[in-house]
Amino acid sequence: MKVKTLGQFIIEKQSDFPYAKGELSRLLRDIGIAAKIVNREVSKAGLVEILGETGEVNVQGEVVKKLDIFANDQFIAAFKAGGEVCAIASEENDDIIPIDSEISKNAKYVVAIDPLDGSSNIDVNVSVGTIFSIYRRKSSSGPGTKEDFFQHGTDQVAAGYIIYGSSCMLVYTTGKGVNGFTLDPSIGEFCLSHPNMSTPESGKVYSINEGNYLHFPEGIKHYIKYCQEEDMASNRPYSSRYIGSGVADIHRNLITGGIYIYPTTTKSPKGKLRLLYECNPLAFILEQAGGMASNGNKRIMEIEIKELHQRTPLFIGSCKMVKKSLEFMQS
Ligand code: P6P
Repeated sequence: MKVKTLGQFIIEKQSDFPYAKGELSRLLRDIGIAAKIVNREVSKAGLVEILGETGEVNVQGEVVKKLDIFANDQFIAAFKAGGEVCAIASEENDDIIPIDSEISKNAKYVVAIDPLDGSSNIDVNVSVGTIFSIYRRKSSSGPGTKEDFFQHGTDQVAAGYIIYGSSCMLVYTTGKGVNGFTLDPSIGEFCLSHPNMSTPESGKVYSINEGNYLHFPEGIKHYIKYCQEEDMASNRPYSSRYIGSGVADIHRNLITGGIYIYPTTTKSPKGKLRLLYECNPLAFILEQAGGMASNGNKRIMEIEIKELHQRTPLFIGSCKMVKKSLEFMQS
């Protein structure tokens, strides 16, 4: 099969945007470059003294792994060097990072990023991921502002994730479908491997941390029991698959069909996952792939965002499975 690289694909698709002058294309290419650098470090984390914890605690109150910082630094450096971004919001930073440089003075975009989601899995060699979300700036000029990030998920220009797993994949959408690229280390290029990804309308996998069962809302408890019942006609019981790395679980479910749920728990009364740089980008991708993403009673991408690190419950994946889980939530 003729190899099509990410760069070639981006240029080809640029015509999807008649007014585009290549800024978004350059930004997507910058993300691809940072992803290759992060992948190189993640894939040898076991060998190089970058394992273990810095001992510092991030704004989420979580112990920060050195690779978290490395990944954050790489993406921030790539966005600063590319000149297309006027501000960055990151899981690793309390406040936004405004960019006020000569090359970024005409920047049109802001990027929200979770540089290394699931980083607690690094030391045990489980897949981790980067999630990104791109908006057009609302402010007129100069460095971006916090308000540039307070937009609905439906206003995203592009969104995607990189999964550092048995292979390194970049999956993204610009609102015209979802495409997946696999890194070919022998040529150092992301190559189109999953064109026009679409998620099955139903599947046999449910992903949830059942250790929190006692504290789940009643509707979730009933849905879990529904998943476990014997019913050949509806392919039940489903299989429980929960890696502890959301990007890995959601990527697998995107391909095979399935549902991932992170509901409210006593420890996370508003849910654990973040709206801005985890749930909105993942919701954009799943919707573009024919799936669905809800907070339990409304579409993720229509939730009002009021603060950068706002949490939300997340029900995401095959539309028939999400709808069924919402029936249990609302009954
Ligand atoms: P728990 C990783 O920290 C993360 O944000 C998701 O990637 C993952 O699915 C979830 O949290 C795991 O959380 O509470 O089940 O360990």
